[in-house]
Amino acid sequence: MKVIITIPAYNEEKTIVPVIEEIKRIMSQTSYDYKIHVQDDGSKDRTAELAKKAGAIVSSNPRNMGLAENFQAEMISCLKLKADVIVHTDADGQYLPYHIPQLIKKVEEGYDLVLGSRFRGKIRGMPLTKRIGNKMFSKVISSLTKLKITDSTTGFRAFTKDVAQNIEFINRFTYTQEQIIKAAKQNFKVIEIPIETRKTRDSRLFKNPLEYAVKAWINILRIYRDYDPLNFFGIIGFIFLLFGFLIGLYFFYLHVTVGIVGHVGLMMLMLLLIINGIQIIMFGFFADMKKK
Ligand SMILES: Nc1nc2c(ncn2[C@@H]2O[C@H](COP(=O)(O)OP(=O)(O)O)[C@@H](O)[C@H]2O)c(=O)[nH]1
Ligand SMILES: [Mg+2]
Repeated sequence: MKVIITIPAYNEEKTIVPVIEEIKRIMSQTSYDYKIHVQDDGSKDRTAELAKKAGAIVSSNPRNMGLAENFQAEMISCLKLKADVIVHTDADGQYLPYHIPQLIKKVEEGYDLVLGSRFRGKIRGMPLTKRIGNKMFSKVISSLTKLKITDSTTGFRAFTKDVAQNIEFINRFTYTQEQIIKAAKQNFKVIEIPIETRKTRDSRLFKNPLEYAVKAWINILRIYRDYDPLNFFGIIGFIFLLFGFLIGLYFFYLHVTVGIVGHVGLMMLMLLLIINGIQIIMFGFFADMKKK
């Protein structure tokens, strides 16, 4: 069984070497056949050179592609290296490598995707906004997958080559939630284990909380649309119908009291809301038919 430990890195010359050394120290105490791989995402500093010197296999993207696309490049690289098990961790040293053998062990026990959850273990230094956003994500994802997920955005995970091979990504912003949802939907066995983390430099991925929140919510809505279209369109259509119905009630009230005179605009609005509402619900049914 071949283990590839892969690390995405963008301008990480300060931390990449200690991270690699620390992983080597832990892994050398095990009997796993492993290699460390760094996917350099167009770094402009010495990340690639230093990682190579520290003993990692380095693949470099021609330009900075961002986390999600970089992750796909990582999967291709790992599969080329004939990985049976892939362990993914970050270049900033946030995740403690002593958990790596624990993650791998779960894969050996038959799980396909093992997540290191920062919320089940000790968490240090995650800002409140991010923590709240993360909790909300986890709720949505738990309800979509029917699994108990506490940390859906963790970058610390181990999975089989089948998971790497069979999951395609549409999100260009992050891979983290999509991998969990698609794995669960494809009947891969997913589990979380608690992990301890270390406080590191500030996140570079999510510098701007507002941008993060907006992108995260668009992400959630797209996930809902794709995996639960009947609910997604159903709720929107229902809101249209509800307003149409309320206006209808008002007309009924007029009819039994003073009688309906004029109100052409309002009447049209009512019809529009009701017809559109029904149409949107129909979209839900069509989308449900084509559901992935
Ligand atoms: N591929 C890629 N990876 C990045 C980029 N920015 C950060 N990373 C990597 O993603 C991982 C997590 O980054 P970090 O800034 O610690 O974000 P955090 O997960 O929010 O703490 C690290 O390994 C970074 O090197 C980027 O633009 N592209
Ligand atoms: Mg970090």
